[in-house]
Amino acid sequence: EQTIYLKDYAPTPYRIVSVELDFKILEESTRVRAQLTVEPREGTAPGTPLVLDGDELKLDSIALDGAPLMQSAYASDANSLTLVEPPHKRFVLETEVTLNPAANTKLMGLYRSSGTWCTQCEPEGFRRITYYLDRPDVLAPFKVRMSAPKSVAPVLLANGNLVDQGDLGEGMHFAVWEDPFLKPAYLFALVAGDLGSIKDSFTTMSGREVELGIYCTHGKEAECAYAMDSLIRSMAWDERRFGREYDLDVFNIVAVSDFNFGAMENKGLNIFNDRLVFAKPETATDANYHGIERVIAHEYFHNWTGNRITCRDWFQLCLKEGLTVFRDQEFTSDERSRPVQRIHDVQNLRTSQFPEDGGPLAHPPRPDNYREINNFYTTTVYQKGAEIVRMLATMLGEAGFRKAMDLYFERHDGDATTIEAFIKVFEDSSGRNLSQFATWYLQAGTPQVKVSDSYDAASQSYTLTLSQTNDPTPGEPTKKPLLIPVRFGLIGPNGSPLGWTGVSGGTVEDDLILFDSDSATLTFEGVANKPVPSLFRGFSAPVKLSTNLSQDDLLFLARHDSDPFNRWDALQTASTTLIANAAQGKAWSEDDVDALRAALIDTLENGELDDAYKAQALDIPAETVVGRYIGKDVNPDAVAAARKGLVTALVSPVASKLASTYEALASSDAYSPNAAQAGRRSLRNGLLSLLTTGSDRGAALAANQFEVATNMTDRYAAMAISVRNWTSEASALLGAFRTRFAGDPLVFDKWLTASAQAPDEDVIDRMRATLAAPDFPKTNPNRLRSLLGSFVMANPVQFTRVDGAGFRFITEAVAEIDKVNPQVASRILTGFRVLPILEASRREAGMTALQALKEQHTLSRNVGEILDRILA
Ligand code: BAL
Ligand code: ZN
Repeated sequence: EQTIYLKDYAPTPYRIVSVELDFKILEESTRVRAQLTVEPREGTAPGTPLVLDGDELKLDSIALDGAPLMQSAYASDANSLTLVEPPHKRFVLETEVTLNPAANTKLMGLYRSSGTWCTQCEPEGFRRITYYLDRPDVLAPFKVRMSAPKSVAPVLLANGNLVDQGDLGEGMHFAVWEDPFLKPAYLFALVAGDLGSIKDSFTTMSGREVELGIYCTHGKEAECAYAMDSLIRSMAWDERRFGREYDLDVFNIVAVSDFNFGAMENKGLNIFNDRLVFAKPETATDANYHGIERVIAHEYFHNWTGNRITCRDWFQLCLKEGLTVFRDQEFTSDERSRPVQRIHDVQNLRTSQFPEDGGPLAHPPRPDNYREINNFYTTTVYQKGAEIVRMLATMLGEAGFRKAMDLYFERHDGDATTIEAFIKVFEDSSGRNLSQFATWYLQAGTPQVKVSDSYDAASQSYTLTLSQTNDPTPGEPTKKPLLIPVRFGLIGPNGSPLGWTGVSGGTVEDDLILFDSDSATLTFEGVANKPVPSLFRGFSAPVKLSTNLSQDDLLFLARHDSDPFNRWDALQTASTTLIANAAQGKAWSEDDVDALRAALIDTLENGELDDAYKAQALDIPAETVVGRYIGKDVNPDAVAAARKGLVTALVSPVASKLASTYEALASSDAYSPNAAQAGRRSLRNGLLSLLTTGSDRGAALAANQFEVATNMTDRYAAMAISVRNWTSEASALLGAFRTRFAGDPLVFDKWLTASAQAPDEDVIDRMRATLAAPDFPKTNPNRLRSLLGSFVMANPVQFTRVDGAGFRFITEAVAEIDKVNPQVASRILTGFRVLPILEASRREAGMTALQALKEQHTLSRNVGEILDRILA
């Protein structure tokens, strides 16, 4: 398989000046005519061949400047079309191909989802529609004409503005859409189908009226209301916070049920996985509403960060994704609660990005080689990418960051650009040298920062010693030290902040240490008392921190830190340490548990904290988080037992109190997805989880909650908690849930997700039966990911079984799915990245399953690349 390298980047020898496409959509097939106006770039030597990309295409006809081309003038196969010696001037190339969208199960290019024709072109799907220079640095204006039978496709949509439409007789009609903005082919979109819609409008800051539409299966219109509300709030926020105004007359969203990504930011025509559009209280959880709001915002924000300023090449993916995730995180923080959102994002980072960055699939946010670009839509590119932007925002401050972003939009609007150009904008805008900081983009791995401190009462001086270790990752044996922004504070014995009169040994700007070497010793003078340090406030850098703080110090921080993130994190660290130690045979002391319990109860009873925050504070770290903390020779059974043991020890003496708080949090208010109500539900369900894991009261409470729940949040929580703890009611609840919601595919996903997390050893047999059922939709990414993705990522006990049954179940499923949809298959396989931290017997069982997959099957490039990287 061919590896593609960043160092080989070169612009195309030819430009595409404009694109006209004509789609004739019929039930049996779709004919695509493309008219590309092409010209050589300056410096292109006469006679340089033009090589267009294709993928599973067959050329039906070809003409140049209106005349059919001689056979000798071109060569074509499924993957390319070459003009051997194009004219050395502007020319028009016309090609024609015929597609079979109904047979396209890879869901890249033009395909059918429940009868609707739709497209997905990022990153390399457009080449499955027509021969093209399918790369992000080729920008052109597109005009799209489409015709289709009115009966099956009354709705015809594409990018940009509708410029013509009409009847063609014989049951056919047509529409013409024109997008005046230059765009790369990956932002092309087309939809044709029989769809319902809701409409609204938005008046932009300069007073322009934008027509908004959300299209969906008939009957689902009412479930699109929250998505529309989120879109309008996103448009207003981007104007307020970044001064960014929408630029076309229409903005359309289409929800489809078969989709590889969550959603796609095609210019003026976003296409969404329907799970991120549809919501009503009976079938969607608070987390679903939250997800809809976030992703609607994310795709909308791409209009400026991704579409108007796009990537030069796919190595730069993080330029648009990291930045846009940062923007959607900020949006949610402003719309809801900043500390709660920050904790949520960091939890996400720790449960998915840190494992990726610490294992065989580690790669820099800006990688320099790949075999299959689809494998690089990763949590590292997205979430770590967002953390890097956040560090810039932290160092520059709010005004400085906005100034830099203004310059970015001004300087690069209309460009396909690079990470280097992005960094340069921040340097020019702030006057800082960011060359060392840029290493964050270029180097893989999570830095480990160790901090120890000491206090000298006689001289009132306080010393902090920091060191950073950057372990080797695949292909990167040695690492450079990073510039790590450490936001911090010193807390005095009475819980108040402590000041200092001077500091030496490093760069400290107000409450920010710019730590840029392997180690540093900072001495603070004039510190009146021995402080407890609060480090990495707000999680100011994506690092793993270890300190010499005692359990007492951590619990002191949990009570007194003015930084809400660090209060939460102190509790997390305190419980993670106890569980990890116990899993490795070092039992906790009763004092430790008593002190932790007291801190948790104080948090629960604190009148100043909101419910959503309390829920996060009371959340005992998941087994996967503890396993990652242990880091080697992990025995997930021991971790699970230790976690259950700690929760039981914490809960037992206070079970009555927790149960009465649980009861008191019940509410008869009409459901709203707002932050206050959602927070209350999450706290109540958090208590239910503690009571179910840690006492014999929870199981019955959960079963009852399942019955009386008036919304999906509570009903799903009751079922999922019962299943994860495999209570005596769990199996019956799964059965009741399945019956109650039979026929709703998005609720079936919830059933699949919960089912896959059962810790009992029959879970694999049950999942095999589920998959083998004749009516299981084996081509739908949501169904497959719900079952298999949840199992590999959230059921460590069964997935990593010593007998290898969990591993084999997944490799066998991956081999099957790979034939249908390689992107989905390779994503599920990434769950094997956990192998290196497991104890030897499990590791070997996992490797054996992977070897069998490699030897027994012909695999896609997607799966092949992931497999080879894990086996390496
Ligand atoms: N660009 C792919 C989907 C997303 O990140 O928005
Ligand atoms: Zn994105």
